[in-house]
Amino acid sequence: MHLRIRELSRISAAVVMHFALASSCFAADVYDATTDFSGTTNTNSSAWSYRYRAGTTRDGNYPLLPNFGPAVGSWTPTSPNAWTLGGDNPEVGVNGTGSAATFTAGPSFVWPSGAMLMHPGQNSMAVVSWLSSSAAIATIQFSFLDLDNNAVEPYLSDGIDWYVERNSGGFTLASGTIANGGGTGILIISDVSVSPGDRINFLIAPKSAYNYDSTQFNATITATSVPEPSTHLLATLAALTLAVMRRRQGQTALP
Ligand SMILES: [Ca+2]
Ligand SMILES: [Ca+2]
Repeated sequence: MHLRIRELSRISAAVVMHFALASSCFAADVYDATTDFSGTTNTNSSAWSYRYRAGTTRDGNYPLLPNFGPAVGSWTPTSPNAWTLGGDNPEVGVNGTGSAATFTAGPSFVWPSGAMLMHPGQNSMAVVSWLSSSAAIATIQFSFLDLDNNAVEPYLSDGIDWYVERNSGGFTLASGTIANGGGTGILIISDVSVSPGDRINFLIAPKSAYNYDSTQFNATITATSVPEPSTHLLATLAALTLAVMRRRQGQTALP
């Protein structure tokens, strides 16, 4: 009886260790496009990057926006900064000035303090891209909101098209259209499997014209890591080996 109790306790310890190893592989990380925004770093290895695409082909080839400086147009009291294409649209930025900014280069609208804004080009898309660093199951919460409901002719005010995809349009997770002044509300996509190097891309396209297309965007991605099959197998084998070794040691040590 004494032997069995010691055996059981040792095997139990090994099982607990196994589950501890396994659970350590399931940590969740939360990424927020707005609060994580960077005005200094925009690279292919950045967790978030700010990109564009000439035309509306969603093939996953979205170059980085190369310039960070004053947002397109004039603003009061202070111009927020944004990533742009040579100082022009498309652009992506967060108003970090500490106060709401009012557009003054045409019919006015407000860019709220702390908000992320995307604007497409006349014939190009603005892209915010998240890069997965591990194998994970992702929950994606996001929203698009047209901040500029002006409709002053002769310019079209036809709203935008939006897309959420994994890597390219070949794996579209969600898409829709927003009429001028409209918004999606908060939407959630659950159980999205991602591998290291996969991207979740958020895109807006201008429809027929890019006038009055300033769009507030926010996204939160909760990525719960999952062990690679080989990692999980190694952890299981290590736990079982440990259990067998301790069982043998226990039998040898006891009468
Ligand atoms: Ca438009
Ligand atoms: Ca609009």
